[in-house]
Amino acid sequence: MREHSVEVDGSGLRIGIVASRFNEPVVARLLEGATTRLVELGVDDADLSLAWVAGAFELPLASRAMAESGSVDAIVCLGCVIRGETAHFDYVCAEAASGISRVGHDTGVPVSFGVLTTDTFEQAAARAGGTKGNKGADVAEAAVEMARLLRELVR
Ligand code: INI
Repeated sequence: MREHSVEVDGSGLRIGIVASRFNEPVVARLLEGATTRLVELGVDDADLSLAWVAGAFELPLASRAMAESGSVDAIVCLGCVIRGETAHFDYVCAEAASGISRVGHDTGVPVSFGVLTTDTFEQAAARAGGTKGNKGADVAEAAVEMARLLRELVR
């Protein structure tokens, strides 16, 4: 059996990051985790590009534009949606998740999902460099692995 395993090596990869300003203190920590991990994995700082959008709802459209531009090998989407008293949370989460997934499927550019969806600010902070790690770092690594794997699979 031929197994397609790849090294999670970011050298030479161009990575786009789309980050949403809503709940900015949390997203800033996700961004820090993501960029630190990308550089640790060998991505050159000059090969990173960052675009900010208003909220998680806007992540799919901006990441699609980035993917279609042909300028990146993978995209990391970062955001934070915290449940309020209305159904708004559900709509924003659903659109962000399915929209981001669709961009990857439609364009062939891997797009990782780094949107925290939590009940409280504390739960989000714990996952943005707190007691539960940093989701930004995790999804950055997933983006590098997917970029490498797709290159390997289409060879
Ligand atoms: N956007 C978020 O990223 N997180 C949230 O918690 C949030 N809440 O709670 O409303 C949120 N709303 C804004 C939304 O993403 C859009 O920016 C807005 O609806 C404009 O299209």
